[in-house]
Amino acid sequence: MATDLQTIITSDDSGVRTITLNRPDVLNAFNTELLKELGQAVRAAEKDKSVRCLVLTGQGRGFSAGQDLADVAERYKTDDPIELGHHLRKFYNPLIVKLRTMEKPVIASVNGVAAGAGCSLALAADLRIAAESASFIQAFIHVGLVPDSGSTFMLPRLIGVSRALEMAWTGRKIKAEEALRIGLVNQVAPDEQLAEATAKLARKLASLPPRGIGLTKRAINAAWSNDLAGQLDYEAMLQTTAGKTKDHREGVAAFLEKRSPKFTGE
Ligand code: T3D
Repeated sequence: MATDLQTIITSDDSGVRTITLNRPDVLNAFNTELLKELGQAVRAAEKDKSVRCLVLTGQGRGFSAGQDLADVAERYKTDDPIELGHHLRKFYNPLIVKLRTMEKPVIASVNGVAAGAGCSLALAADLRIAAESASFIQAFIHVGLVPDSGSTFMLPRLIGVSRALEMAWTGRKIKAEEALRIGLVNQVAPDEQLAEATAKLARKLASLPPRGIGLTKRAINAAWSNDLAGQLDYEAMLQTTAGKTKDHREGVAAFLEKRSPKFTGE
């Protein structure tokens, strides 16, 4: 199944939904239409039980160059332009929250440059696979802005405070090889093998027990704000839930019967 919209392309394969940002002429910079369609597509992927893993990628040579600056300049032509904060709260923030909290794995398959809010989008995914030619730029400072769309939350958690500040202050381009070394990405693949490497990981995740996968994401997210006692208690609560699933029983039975498990999501 493939549905073509104006600014994104979605496709399904083996429980994996891929959303491809599709404004290649401007390196998939976000205009309002793209933000709307992406938001709708992510919400639809969350609701659709047949979707067990979500992949985000970009058409052409970029992942995303962030907010469309021509769009911003257009806004400034009016007497009473929309405040940037308002625009963020309306479009970007709900999208980032949805990606971070939806109980399905989200993979950013970073095919090229990820700059500004495009970098933030990649950081909001659970896992990142980068093409060798991909790069990450906290471009906000070059246009006099601060990192947004969750970059100030995700970056220090992924690469530490000093590296996060250096990236944000200098707006330096981080190439894929360095991104792998500092923990910004999980994997780097040769450009021509990116799609295959992404599909392999995504299919693997899609074949695993969805409740176990989703509750694990919930637990790891909660660990950022819990103390040890609180987290242990939270784990016990989530394990009670996981322990009541058919997939748990199936996993135990398959192990004892020395066969591959078949997880249904129940
Ligand atoms: O209200 C709000 O929404 C506030 C939110 C702000 C969040 C943000 O994301 S702020 C940061 C916005 N992004 C940037 O500042 C990045 C701007 N782009 C670049 O610095 C460079 O394009 C890249 C480093 C990403 C890539 O460089 P390069 O040399 O590989 O490509 P290029 O030639 O610069 O770009 C190719 C085309 O894409 C070019 O168009 P042309 O000349 O071929 O017609 C360029 O203008 C266009 N493009 C690239 N980025 C954007 C863009 N057009 C509009 N907006 C962009 N962000």
